[in-house]
Amino acid sequence: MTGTGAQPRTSAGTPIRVVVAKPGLDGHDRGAKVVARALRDAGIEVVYTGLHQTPEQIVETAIQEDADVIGLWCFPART
Ligand code: B12
Repeated sequence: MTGTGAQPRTSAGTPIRVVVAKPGLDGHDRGAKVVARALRDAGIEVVYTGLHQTPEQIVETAIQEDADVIGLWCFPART
């Protein structure tokens, strides 16, 4: 699937960059990957950190990638 319409931009006119991050020790990253794909399909630039990130690593990635938004996924905890 590909996005439709104009690419969303920040107020500065640059493409929106999002870091989707997965802190914690579990391996439940399917939802984060679904969200990352949906954002990409909408024309947003996405960096997915992968599993087992510490808060410090996530912040470092966001700085290095010049991200506008950090999306965090915590453990689902549904029974
Ligand atoms: C698939 C799954 C797995 C897969 C994970 C595969 C993967 N790569 O993600 C596997 C088989 C590996 C797995 C393993 C385990 N699992 Co599991 N798993 C599930 C299951 C069935 C579905 C989760 C899922 O993928 N849903 C589909 C996605 C698309 O939905 P979602 O995660 O909710 O994401 C949506 C939103 O939450 C949101 N969202 C998600 N991420 C993000 C990020 C951002 C930035 C934003 C904005 C939004 C957002 O948008 C998404 C799309 O709508 C759940 C049960 C359930 N019904 O949730 C159990 C569940 C989470 N698992 C559970 C358990 C216990 C385990 C194990 C410990 C089992 C075991 N004894 O080995 C292991 C842990 C292994 C590990 N290393 O972590 C329990 C957790 C219970 C608890 N709270 O303690 C659950 C709830 C099942 C249960 N009822 O017991 N699991």
